Amino acid sequence: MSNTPESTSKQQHPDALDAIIIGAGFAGLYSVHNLRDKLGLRVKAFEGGGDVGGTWYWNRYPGARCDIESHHYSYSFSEELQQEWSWSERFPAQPEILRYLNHVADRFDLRKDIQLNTRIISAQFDEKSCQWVVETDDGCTHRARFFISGAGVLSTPSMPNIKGLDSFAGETYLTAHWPEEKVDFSGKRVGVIGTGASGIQVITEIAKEAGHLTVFQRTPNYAAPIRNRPMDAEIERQIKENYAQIREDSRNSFLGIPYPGTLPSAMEVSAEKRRERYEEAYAAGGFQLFAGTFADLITNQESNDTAAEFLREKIRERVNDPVTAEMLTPKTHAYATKRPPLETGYYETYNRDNVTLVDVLDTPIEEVTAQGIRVGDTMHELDVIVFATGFDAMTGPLLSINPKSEQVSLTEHWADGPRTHLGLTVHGLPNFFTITGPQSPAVLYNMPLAIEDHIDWLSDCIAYMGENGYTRVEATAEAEKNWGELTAEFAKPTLFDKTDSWYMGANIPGKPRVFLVFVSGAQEYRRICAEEVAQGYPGFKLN
Ligand code: NA7
Repeated sequence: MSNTPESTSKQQHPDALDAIIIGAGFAGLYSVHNLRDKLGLRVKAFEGGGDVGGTWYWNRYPGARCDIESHHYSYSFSEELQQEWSWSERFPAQPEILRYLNHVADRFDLRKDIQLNTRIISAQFDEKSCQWVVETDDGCTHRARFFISGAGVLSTPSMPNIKGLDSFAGETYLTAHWPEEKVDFSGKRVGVIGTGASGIQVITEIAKEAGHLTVFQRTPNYAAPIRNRPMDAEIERQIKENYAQIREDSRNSFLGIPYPGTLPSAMEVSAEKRRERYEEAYAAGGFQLFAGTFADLITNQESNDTAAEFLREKIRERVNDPVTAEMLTPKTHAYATKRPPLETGYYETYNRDNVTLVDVLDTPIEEVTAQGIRVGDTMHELDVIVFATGFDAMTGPLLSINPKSEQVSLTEHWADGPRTHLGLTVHGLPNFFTITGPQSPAVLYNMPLAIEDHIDWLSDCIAYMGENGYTRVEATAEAEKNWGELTAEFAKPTLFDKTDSWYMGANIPGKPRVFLVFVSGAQEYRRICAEEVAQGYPGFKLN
């Protein structure tokens, strides 16, 4: 998207709006519905993509699939929607999630309040009118009392700074901005950079089609089987009969997925019992190994080592060539301190004759040339390069807009890392809400439920303002300071800060290295948010 050219005269948009919303993914769509149809506000969402879907519009690379079960990774706000929609697989693939979000947009008549192909490029709070003044890249200016970000947490892709990138003569693709038309890999020499969740999914699929696939791996990951399968009719019936209870259980579980049987500590059971639990979880699939075995895997190094060693053994069992197996075995970071990816046949991909793994940790990529990628003295000749190199997570999408008021600009306010109250609001930026913002559970909480919780909370806050004659809400400096201390205190006993990951902002050069997530689980977070409301919003100045 281009910025507004200097020569374009700014048009004041005529619509009278109460709320401007960034994006039309899971967060933007439910915001339009809730604010418009429940609160009766005049709203407009601006979406940079050519259609609704957010993450699931952009990340349409081969193999893209959600690693949370489909009935969990869906909206809970409408019982009719839950009952009428049928998921075809246990874990939904990207095209099915995109169909679902399109269905939601149509079913709740949301499209008329969404402007596609339009990106918000700046936002300034005007104290006098108590309104946000928002510029879009079509040259228009819009005003509204409330400004709500559904910009997403993994929506600003990160491209590595590699010498000669522009000189490559072949095709290049980014998993996070994949084209709509099918990309033909047949017979081609393809290189993939990146072995995170996206890389692992795309590598497995491209290997089946490419003439030769070369994977450039910097850090090996602890991937475990997803165990996808078609949705069973009887299971679907049981889910639909028990949705209310399932949602209740989800919202009271750490990750927002109610896996039963989690034990307190891996060190409190015998080695045999531990092995049994890991084997069961590995066989069951999904996030069960991470979230359904032992509660102390992310706080106790010794416990974590047992899960890590279990997964290392599995990798060695599954990869035929011992040298390749060693390269694929993570040794430098604790399990789950980088987001653990899920896979279907990923490790077996390296048993294929047409796949080569190249380590670029000890010898990094030297340069890209017209012919391919040079690592040390070796030139890997390629027809296609796929970048699966991650995102400027959580803060990136908000900082690229840089909302401002007379007192605060977000880039300055967050120069040393995000500062928020509840991961939802920012001191100095009144009437601005960040759905699944940094310092909220966000990426460590089943995203559709995390999104609904935030939108329900901010809707209640706006309704409360209306009932009590307030027009302006702003987090206090003290509440913001306390929240920062609390999130840091919760993160302290965990192993996350020992690893350079996007959770820590460490994948982006120059980004402050701080833990970006509220880590005490959905249940505790929801309790704190409810308390804020019950006590009459003590962390906010309302006037
Ligand atoms: P991730 O998990 O951030 O993975 C990015 C990958 O790209 C990771 O393996 C990086 O290695 C690698 N990378 C990044 N820059 C380079 C360079 N310069 N050279 C080699 N390798 C590089 O992003 P994903 O899109 O896979 O997943 C993001 C989230 O989306 C995921 O966690 C789910 O929540 C959904 P590194 O590990 O930094 O050494």
